[in-house]
Amino acid sequence: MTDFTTQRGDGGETHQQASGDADVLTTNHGVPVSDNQNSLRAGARGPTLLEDFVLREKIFHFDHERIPERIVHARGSGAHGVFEATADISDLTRAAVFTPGETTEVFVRFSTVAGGAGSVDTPRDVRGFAVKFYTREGNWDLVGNNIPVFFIQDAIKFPDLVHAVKMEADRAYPQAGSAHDTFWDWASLMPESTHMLMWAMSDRTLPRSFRTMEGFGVHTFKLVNAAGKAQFVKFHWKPRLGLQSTIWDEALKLQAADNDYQRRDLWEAIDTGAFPQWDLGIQVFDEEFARAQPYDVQDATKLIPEEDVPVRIVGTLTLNRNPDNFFAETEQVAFLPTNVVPGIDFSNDPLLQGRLFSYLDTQKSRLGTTNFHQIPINAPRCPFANFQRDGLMQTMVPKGRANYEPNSLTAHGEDGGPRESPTRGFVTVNAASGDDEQGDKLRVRAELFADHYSQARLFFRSQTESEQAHIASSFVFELSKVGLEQVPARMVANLRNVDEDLARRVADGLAIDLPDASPTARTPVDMAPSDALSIHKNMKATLEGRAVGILFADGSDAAMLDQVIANVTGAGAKAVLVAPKIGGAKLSDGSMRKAEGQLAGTPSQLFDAVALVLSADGAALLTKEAAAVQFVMDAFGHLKAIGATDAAAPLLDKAGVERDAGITALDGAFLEAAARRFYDREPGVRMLA
Ligand code: HDD
Repeated sequence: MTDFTTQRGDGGETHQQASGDADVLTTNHGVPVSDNQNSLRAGARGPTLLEDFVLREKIFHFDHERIPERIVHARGSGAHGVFEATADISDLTRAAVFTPGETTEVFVRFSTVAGGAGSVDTPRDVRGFAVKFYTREGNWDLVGNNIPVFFIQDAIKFPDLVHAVKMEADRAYPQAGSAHDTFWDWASLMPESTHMLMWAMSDRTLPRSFRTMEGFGVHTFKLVNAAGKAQFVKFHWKPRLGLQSTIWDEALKLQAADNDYQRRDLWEAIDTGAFPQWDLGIQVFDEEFARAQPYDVQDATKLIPEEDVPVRIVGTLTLNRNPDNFFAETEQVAFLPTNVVPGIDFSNDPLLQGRLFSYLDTQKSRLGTTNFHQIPINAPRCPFANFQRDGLMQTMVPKGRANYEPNSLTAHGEDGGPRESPTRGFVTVNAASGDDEQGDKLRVRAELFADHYSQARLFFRSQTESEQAHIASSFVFELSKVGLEQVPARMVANLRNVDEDLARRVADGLAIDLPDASPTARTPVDMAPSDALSIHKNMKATLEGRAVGILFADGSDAAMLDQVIANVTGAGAKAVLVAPKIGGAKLSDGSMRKAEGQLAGTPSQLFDAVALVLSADGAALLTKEAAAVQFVMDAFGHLKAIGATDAAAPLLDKAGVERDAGITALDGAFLEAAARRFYDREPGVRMLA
């Protein structure tokens, strides 16, 4: 039976009811339906009758099923979970959510940014990482991304950024990708976007899974303690599985193999009890620190190196329940950066300030009513009450006469309703605790905002050689898709201010002359490289949370197949059996073993490592099957471990596999190799910039 009732937060239940008797199909108004197959007709071959209210209501409702998709972050996947506070930071914040041991219900939505709701999961794109904490003092929404900086410094540029990156205005393509004229035209004219572009062109925008990416609150916020003292803070989510990304060729092929790769990964992980987890970390600093830095902490295009302010872990997020209904929850969830709770406050970051204005508007446009907070996924779990009344789709039924304040009805024995509370209520922190809030009215930015390159350089120089090659190659790929002649050179001119080597490699890759460096508003400074910015330096050699594709065919050794499955699952990975036919193959002992994926539709990009459990006959047969050769070739090209029986050698050879540390027998060495990627193989298999 569908349960339409929901907690209202005030201890009561909503009056939304499952319509009629749950065993019998009814109309929305509760009238039992006798026939859901045939509309009402005047004669078996006659016209349909206008009075058929069952048909009319059903089609009417269907016609209105869609709501506007989000202008950005339209494609997303959500999950329920819990946040547990693990550290006592009462000296920093009075927020109830940080009471040690306190558990708070959360809903998280991950998303891509540029594509529409029906686009693919694996374009090169930033990922949204939005968390709604239903705290006992109201909802706190930490609406962040998987990258700690942003493209722009001021919200006034957001519509331009989004218009430029989304499908082009006249032709409506490309969907979900930045490799096109308008994006790079805009970006090359916006030097402040350079730092974010470095991240966007790195493997950060190709996460292997939502479970293996970091999240960031991006802006500087404030923590405020019970005495009203404020400190600055940056929020970080650190995945327990470590960082892991795909590489570009793999991401491209994933789009073909499984549009829903990341959505499926999240769903299946939760469904099978492998609950994704992140630690919440904070970087806390004061005004004195802020003033001593070569960047402005209110500038969202800048980060604070973890080496300068270590990330302190204060809690754990566990996603442990899939949504019951995608639309009701994941689509209707409304995140608002304005949702803060006592103990957490904003900084004057001009990007954040603009966001504070924007999100409320968009929810009204998307969800159609100012009462969107009453939708179950958005409603606080704590009691809430005020004198805001009525409006479209009002579902609450406030009782009593008092719908205004102040009132003295209480004094007359009536319920006068809720009252403000100077002690429990949210108090905006006194500006004197930090930001400079006096001055003339000017359309200006603070001085250090003019440094657009120092941190782009910091990012590039903090990467491994292989990561740098990926960044250079991504710039080449993206700019090679740009038809506007003036744009690539303009972009490379900006890159010369980041790193000469990078600029030269991109110019070489595009076969264009190296342009002069673009003028800088402020001379970049060299900052000490930060290991925290590299994915490769923050990977975990583990099979946990990973998937191993096991290719078998007629004649495969039954005992070995079982052994490989046991080893792989024992190490925490998912084992997926792939065979030429979905019905399976006949093993060495004469038994039939079913496959979970048919070879032609289950390419190796779906896995983190592959095992070839093949007999000599099986291998000989598969050397003549393009899908099998491609399976192996791509696993090799995507720098994955390949474990193989000796008999599988002809297939490895046909696929051009050169033996290296990632090519192993199906023993313990395979388990070790499968927990890693072999980036040092790459120069031998691919020309990188
Ligand atoms: Fe935004 C959605 C993250 C800048 C205006 N944003 C949205 C979502 C995320 C972010 C994760 C999806 C939330 C969900 O899953 O429903 N946005 C960011 C980050 C930013 C940022 C990390 C910079 C640090 N955004 C930003 C600016 C503006 C917006 C500067 C406007 C001035 N963002 C929106 C929006 C969206 C949105 C149009 C679309 C749907 C929604 O809000 O609910 O209002």
